[in-house]
Amino acid sequence: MSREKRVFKPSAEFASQANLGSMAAYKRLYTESVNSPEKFWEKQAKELLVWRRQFKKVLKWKAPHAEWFGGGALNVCENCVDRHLKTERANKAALIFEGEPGDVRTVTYKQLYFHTSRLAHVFENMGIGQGDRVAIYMPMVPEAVFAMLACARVGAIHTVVFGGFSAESLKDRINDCGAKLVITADGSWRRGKIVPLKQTVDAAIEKTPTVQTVLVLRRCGNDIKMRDGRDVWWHDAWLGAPNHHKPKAFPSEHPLFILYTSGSTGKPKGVLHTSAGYLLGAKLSSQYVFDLKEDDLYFCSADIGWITGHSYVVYGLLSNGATVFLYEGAPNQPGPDRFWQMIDRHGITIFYTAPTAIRAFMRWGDNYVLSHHLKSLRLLGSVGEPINPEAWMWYYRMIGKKKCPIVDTWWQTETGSIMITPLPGATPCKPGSATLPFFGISPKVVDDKGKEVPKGSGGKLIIDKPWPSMLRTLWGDDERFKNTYFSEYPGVYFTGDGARQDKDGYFWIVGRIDDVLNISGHRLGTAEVESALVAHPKVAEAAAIGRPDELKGQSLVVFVTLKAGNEPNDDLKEELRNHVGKEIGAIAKPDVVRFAAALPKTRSGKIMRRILKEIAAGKEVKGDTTTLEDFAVVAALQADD
Ligand code: 6R9
Repeated sequence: MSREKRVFKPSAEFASQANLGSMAAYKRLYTESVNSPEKFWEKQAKELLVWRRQFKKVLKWKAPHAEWFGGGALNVCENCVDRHLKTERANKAALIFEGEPGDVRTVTYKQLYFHTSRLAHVFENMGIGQGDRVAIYMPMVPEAVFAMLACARVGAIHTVVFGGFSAESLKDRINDCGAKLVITADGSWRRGKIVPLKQTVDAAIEKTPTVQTVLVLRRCGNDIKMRDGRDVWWHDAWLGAPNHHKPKAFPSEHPLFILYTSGSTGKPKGVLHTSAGYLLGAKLSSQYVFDLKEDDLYFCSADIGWITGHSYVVYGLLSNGATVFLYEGAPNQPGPDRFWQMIDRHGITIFYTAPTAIRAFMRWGDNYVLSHHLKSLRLLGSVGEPINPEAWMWYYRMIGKKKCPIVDTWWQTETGSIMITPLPGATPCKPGSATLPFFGISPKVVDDKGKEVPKGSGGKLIIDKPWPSMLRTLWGDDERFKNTYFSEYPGVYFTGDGARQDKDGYFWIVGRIDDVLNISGHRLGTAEVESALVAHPKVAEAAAIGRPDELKGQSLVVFVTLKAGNEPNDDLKEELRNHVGKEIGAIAKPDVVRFAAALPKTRSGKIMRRILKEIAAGKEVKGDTTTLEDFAVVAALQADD
């Protein structure tokens, strides 16, 4: 990547219609935004959000705790739904949905209002209100969006759990936040089969004392058990509810949602986002980064179980009154051209996906793309991991037909909204670089002491000014919040990523420098996988590492030592893979399981993952091995390769 020299300027045609059409305009606004951030954010907040009570103070910053727009009050759902009803958007499509079996549904903004209003009444009748936690374990169907928005409407805090997570993972998340209500569906369509969501919920909530009610959407019609007094059908609850619901106003800093993400220790972290600042970040970035226009049809392939689904399927887009395309199923069902079919069928104009998906499309072959026009597309986006220049070029040529700008957007669950990104009508793109910071965002590449490194040198990526959509804390664990993000450099946000800036100031993200893996764009903590493995009765010790993988970015390799008396064989490898899948979810199933007699450790007993990485990649073990307790362990592992 460091040798990448190509530069792609926005076409004059694109720039002339863009929401921001020149580098000069970008530079002027950016400089203003970081020189006087409070003035900048005050103006944006007043212009972009509907307030019920005007805020008094833009920012109170007592690192690491931020209070944005103090004294203000608003309703996030009103900002995404009700505000559009007084405009020409009332009968505009908010959502266009295509289910995996091919069922298509459109939901207008007015209908979105009825749905969220009725659901808000349903919640209130169940005793769910301000500050209560609601777990959402749903397929990618319009009702998942209704559920999130209805939570915001009544002031409940949602935690969306990706439908691919196991009962065990769901249980942990429900218990960590103490959810009272779980919203799910009988099932979800995936590769022509039904994923039995309700069955997983049943298993999860055997040990969740806080859950009082389970609201169940009928999606697939598969047989499920409904428990009297606890489980309620969505369509039954919905019937009696009134169409109109007056949304209450909540303080700017009222919690909006918790989203669990992997960290470098065992337990997932409950990242907490609040109302006004989060919404402002999501809304402003959507408008500029996706160059939103009234007649766009926007498709982001991320599931709502991830932050990308929160900010760039739901909140950022609906607050802008955009039309969002939702797809339920797999990208290769019934064939590898499903996305291209849908783009042509519906006239999708903006497409946002992940590098791992792009690499899969490349591998499936150009013919699946070339049999479709893709004429409606005007802008492409990438998120989740660094995009390799080959994939960037393929995306540009094959999908964008050399006329669509590509926005490679760097951000995190914790940042809430896009931090480093091209602006499509302004920024010349270099394949593999997320380019330059978004308005109001101040990223720097620093050395271990926190000093900015010279351009061209590698270092750690930090953000040295607070921004409205930043996480506020980790649910129930403010100490961990401080330690994880604000202790490496006191008072300054540490991203966990390594990066480099080139002579033009462009950022090149290298990837995680902590024990977090990025597998197909999904974050996974090595410690999470290891604790799942050692929970298996035959396992003594385990180490999980990432190995570079052409398709997935990284693949998961685990080294396992067994308790005495257990035989290392292929059946046990399969058993351990399935065990991790069951404990965490299918995305965490190791690609490779390797048995070892012992793991390489330092004298203080820390597993030396660096060495395991080299062994897994088939490389010679280099670097300092003097801290190793016993080199024979390494020799044995290499001989075993
Ligand atoms: C939005 C999202 C965050 C981590 C982040 C980084 C990697 C995301 C990237 C990227 C290079 C990009 N990452 N986007 N690396 N270029 N455009 O993905 O959030 O799931 O929390 O992951 O993903 O390593 O630190 P999240």
